[in-house]
Amino acid sequence: MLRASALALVVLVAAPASAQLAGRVTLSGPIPKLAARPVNADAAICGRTDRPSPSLVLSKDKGLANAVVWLEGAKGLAPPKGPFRLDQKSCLFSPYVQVVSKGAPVVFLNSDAVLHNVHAATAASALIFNKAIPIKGQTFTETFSETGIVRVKCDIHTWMTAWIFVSDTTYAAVTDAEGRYAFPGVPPGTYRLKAWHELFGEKSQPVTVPPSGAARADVLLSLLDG
Ligand SMILES: [Cu+2]
Repeated sequence: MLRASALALVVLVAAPASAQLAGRVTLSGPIPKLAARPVNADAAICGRTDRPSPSLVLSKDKGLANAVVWLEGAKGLAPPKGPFRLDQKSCLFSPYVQVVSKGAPVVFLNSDAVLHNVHAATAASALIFNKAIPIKGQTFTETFSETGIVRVKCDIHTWMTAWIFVSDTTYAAVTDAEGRYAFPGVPPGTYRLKAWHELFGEKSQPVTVPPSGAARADVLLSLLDG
């Protein structure tokens, strides 16, 4: 018995202290009204119906989907190695917002029988790359060497947009349909929790993570933040 207890103690000591940090991003204040995006090219493949704006996805209680949440400067678990993937399918980018790791391969794919391109730029509109991808099933691979927001669009089909957040930490995520995020395995400490959304800009708040258990941090975004 004594031996088993000693072994359990060793295992407990060996595991690094960490806790889960989780919460929700919600919209406060007025809900912006966004116009649909006209489909004005390649109607035979892309259809003739206007596409609803992808920029605002809210749950019934104003949970904000497609926000990026990250813990600035957090060490601990290594970021995922990828490969990550951005598809162009049915004349839309999928996924609309994603987190990729700095320096990791990102595979761009055309699943449509129509010419698309991928035009990637920084939030300040500096060109990162612009590549045509004309053939159905064609791919190319890129890596991103700077952290931060990347704006992606197809110049041929102006309604097609997407966002990539390049992260150097594993503690970065896109909020789900209810606005939720969760980071397991965060080392204890005080950090800045940052949240970004294409309509509401970036917000930062301090958060303290205990050595074990769970911490919660909710974020309110509004038009005033953008
Ligand atoms: Cu396109």
